[in-house]
Amino acid sequence: SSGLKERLQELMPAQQEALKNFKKEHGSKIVDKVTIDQLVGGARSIKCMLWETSLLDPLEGIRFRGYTIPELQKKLPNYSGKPGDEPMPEGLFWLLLTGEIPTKAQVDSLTADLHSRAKLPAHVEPMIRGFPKGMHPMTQLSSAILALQTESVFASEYAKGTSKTKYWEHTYEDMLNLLARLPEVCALIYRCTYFDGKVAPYDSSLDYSGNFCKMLGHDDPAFMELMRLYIVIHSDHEGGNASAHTCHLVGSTLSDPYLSLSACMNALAGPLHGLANQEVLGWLLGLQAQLKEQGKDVTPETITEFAWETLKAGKVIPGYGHAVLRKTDPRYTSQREFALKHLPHDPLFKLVNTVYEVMPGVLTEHGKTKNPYPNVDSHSGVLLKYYGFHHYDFYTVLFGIGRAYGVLAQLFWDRALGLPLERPKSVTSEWLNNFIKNN
Ligand code: FCX
Repeated sequence: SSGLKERLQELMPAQQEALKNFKKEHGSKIVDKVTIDQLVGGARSIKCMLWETSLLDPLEGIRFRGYTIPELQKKLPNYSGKPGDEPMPEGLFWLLLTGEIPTKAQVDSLTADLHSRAKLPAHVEPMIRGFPKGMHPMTQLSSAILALQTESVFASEYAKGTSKTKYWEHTYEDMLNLLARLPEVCALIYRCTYFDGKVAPYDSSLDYSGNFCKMLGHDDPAFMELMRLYIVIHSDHEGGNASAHTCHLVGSTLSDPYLSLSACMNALAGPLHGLANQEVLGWLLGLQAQLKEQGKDVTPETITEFAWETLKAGKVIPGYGHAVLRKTDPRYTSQREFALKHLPHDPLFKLVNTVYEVMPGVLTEHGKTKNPYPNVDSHSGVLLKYYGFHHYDFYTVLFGIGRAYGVLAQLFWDRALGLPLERPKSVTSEWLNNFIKNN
C-alpha cells in the first residue's frame, strides 16, 4: 500500500466532524440569491454545491487545494527530479485527496499501487476491438468505463448490504482501480481506431503518464512530459462545470464510481465543453487550408476575416470564452509556456499566438461573449500535434483521463462526508408567471 488510504483514514474523522458542526452552527445562513436570469440561464454562478478539491476565481483561474498551476509546478514531485520539469499527476491526486503535498517516495508508491491494479477484466479488450469503425473515441471511452463496472467493489459491497460508514473505502478501491485501468483502455481505443490495433506492452518501470504514452505508441520523453502537465491541468476545475457536476450528481444516487465517471465523460464529450479541444484544431487547420487555397498569408488581418466568417455563420470560436473565467485561462498560459520552452518555432504555435493577439478584439467587437479570452482547449491540440499526435477526435479522451483524477478525488470525499442525494428544485413557466404576479 502507498499509505494514501491510511492517511485519508486519519484525516476523515476531523473533516466529517467539522462539516457536521459547521452545518449545525451556520446551516441557515444565506450565501446566495437566485435571479430569474440565472434560473433560466443554466444556473450560472449560483453557489449551491460543496466541492473540496479546487476553487475557480473568475480573474485568477483555478487553484487546486489552494495552489495555482505555477505553484504546483514548483511544489509537486516530478519524474526526473530536475527542477523545472512538469509535476506528476499521481502527486496531484494525492494533493487533491489529502490537501497535502506528497513526497517523491509517496508519489512513487502510489504509482506502484496503480500499476498493480491495472489489469483489465477479460471482457473489456474484445469489446473495444469489436466497436464499429467510426464510433467516436469518447463514445468508446464512456462505454468501456461502463463495461469495467463489473469490477465495482462499491456495487458488490452495496448489494451485500455494506454499512454507510464503509462507503468511502469501497469508493477508494474503485477509484484507484478505475484510474489504473484507464491508460490501457484509452491506448486500445487509440490503436484500434487509427492503427492496426497493436498496443505496446504495459511498462510498470515508468510512471503513470510515461507508461500511458508508451502504450499509445508515443515514447518521446518530451511527449511524456507534456502528458504529465496535460493530465494535471485538465484534472479539476471546481464542481459546477458540466463533467464534474455530472459525476457528483450521478454519484449522489450512490451509483458507483464507474457509472458516475462514464456519465461524466458523456458531459465532457459535448462541443461546448471538452470536445472544444478537437474543434479548435479543426478551426485552425480550416483557417490554414482556406488561406492557402486563396493564396493569402496568415496575418492578423486574414485571421480576423476568417473569425468573422465563423461568427457570421452563427458558430462559436472554439477555445474562447468561459462560463466563469473573465481573463486568459491559466491552463492556457501553462501550455503556452510549455510551447515556448519546447516548440518555440512551430508554425502552428505561431498561428495560435497570432490568433491570441486578434481574437479578444474580434470577440469584444462581436459584443456577445462575457469573456473574449482563450480557455484551456485553445492550446492543447497544437502541443499534441507537434509531437505527431494528430488524431484530433481523440483529444477529448486525453482530457477525460485528466478529468477522471479530479472528479474521482471529489467523489471520494462525497462518500466520506456522506453528502446526500442532489435534488435542486425546478419550476414551470406558469409557476414563474404566478410568482411575478404575486411579487
Ligand atoms: N464565440 C462566439 N460566441 C461566443 C463565444 C465564442 N467563443 N463564447 C460565448 N459566445 C456567445 C454565446 O454563445 C452566447 O450567445 P447567445 O446569447 O447567442 O446564446 C453569448 O456569447 C453569451 O455567452 P457567455 O455568457 O459569454 O458564455 P456561456 O457561459 O453561456 O458559455 C462557453 C461558455 C464556454 C460555452 C462559450 O464561451 C463557448 O461556447 N465557447 C466556445 C466553446 C469552448 O471553447 N468551450 C470550452 C470551454 C471550456 F474551457 C471547457 O469546458 O473545456
